[in-house]
Amino acid sequence: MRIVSARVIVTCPGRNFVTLKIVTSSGLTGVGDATLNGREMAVVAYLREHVVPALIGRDPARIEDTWQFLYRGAYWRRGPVTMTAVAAVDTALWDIKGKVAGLPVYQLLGGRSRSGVLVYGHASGPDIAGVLDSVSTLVASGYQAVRVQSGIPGLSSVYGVSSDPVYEPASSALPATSVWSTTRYLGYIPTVFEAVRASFGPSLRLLHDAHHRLSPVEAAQLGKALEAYGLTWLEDPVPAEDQSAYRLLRRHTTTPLAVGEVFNSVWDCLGLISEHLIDYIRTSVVHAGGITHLRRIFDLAALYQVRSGSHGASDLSPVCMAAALHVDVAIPNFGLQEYMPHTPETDAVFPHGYRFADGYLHPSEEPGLGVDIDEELAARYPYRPAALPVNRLEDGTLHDW
Ligand code: KDG
Ligand code: MG
Repeated sequence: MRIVSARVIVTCPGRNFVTLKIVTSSGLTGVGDATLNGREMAVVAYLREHVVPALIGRDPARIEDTWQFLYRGAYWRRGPVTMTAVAAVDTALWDIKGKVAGLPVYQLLGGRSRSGVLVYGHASGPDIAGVLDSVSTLVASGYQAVRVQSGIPGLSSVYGVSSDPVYEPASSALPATSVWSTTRYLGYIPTVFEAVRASFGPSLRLLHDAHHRLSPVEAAQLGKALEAYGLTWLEDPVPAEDQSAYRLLRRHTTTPLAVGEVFNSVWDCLGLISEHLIDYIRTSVVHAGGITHLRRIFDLAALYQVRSGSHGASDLSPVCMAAALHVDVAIPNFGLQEYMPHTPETDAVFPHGYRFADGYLHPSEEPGLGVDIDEELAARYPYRPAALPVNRLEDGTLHDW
């Protein structure tokens, strides 16, 4: 069997998604997510210009060799654009391998280690009352783990906070601006968690995403202040590339730490994992080189008792979610999977067999990944440029968001 063609499909059923579809000489096809939020067309060009021509004629069964060919062979390694493109090819090849074997992909990864994949949903509101309502809605739908984000008095908008459950921050063609104050944030967030714990009791798992906005000592203060509320994790407390900050953080707080949604390779994760500086590694199939490389990162993490906590925001397509679930259900050191349901329009473009029940997601039992793209429907939603927002301090200084 040979690869005879590969199509890069861009569609915008409410938000932009990029999908690679690989077609083989036997007629079997495989799909991979190639979406890089706000930078979609850079990956499209990388795939169309540099990757697809080199795939034609290759044996689709040689997943590892193809990965090495695209990663090492390019000389210019790592980075979000490259690794998203490599991920799309790798994911599509695992899909094809599953179809050839007549098995769901998790069986090729060693089979089930658990009966389902525990997920966390997103609760947010403009203030404590709104947050409590949002947590109640998730708990009533069966969620056992909830990420809690809140608006901050005095700030008109905060990234990650919306009353609409289908939250889409990349909405305008050019970046919108939010205004940020760490002082206001640090003063309010502990009171939000105090209220959530008081209302929902000790067994609901709670998480919080600081979205890279804090300095090391501010993050240490927040970690300490949240210890009383028993978080499952505090995510991205400082900019992810400032890795030595985690040594300082660890000295001051026992709140578990989760990092990795902007990491692209095992090299980004190596120090944090091997020095026991984090508790959960949040790399994803689509941004960390596909199933092959994500598995490598999680195997490294397992040696140091670090568990997975994969990124699963709605800007990762159902193709990525389908692939993530096969990995999650198979690895020994699974922690938690992020889950933001997609819109009905997106679900229709990407028919899939995974399902949510009682706080868990379950991978499809179909051969391969159990997800596809309806190309005719996808063509009805043309690409619309959409940028992520920027964050500025009250005096106008550009800040991390
Ligand atoms: O595209 C960026 C989003 O996926 C990211 O900001 C969402 O932080 C996020 C999360 O944890 O889901
Ligand atoms: Mg995050």
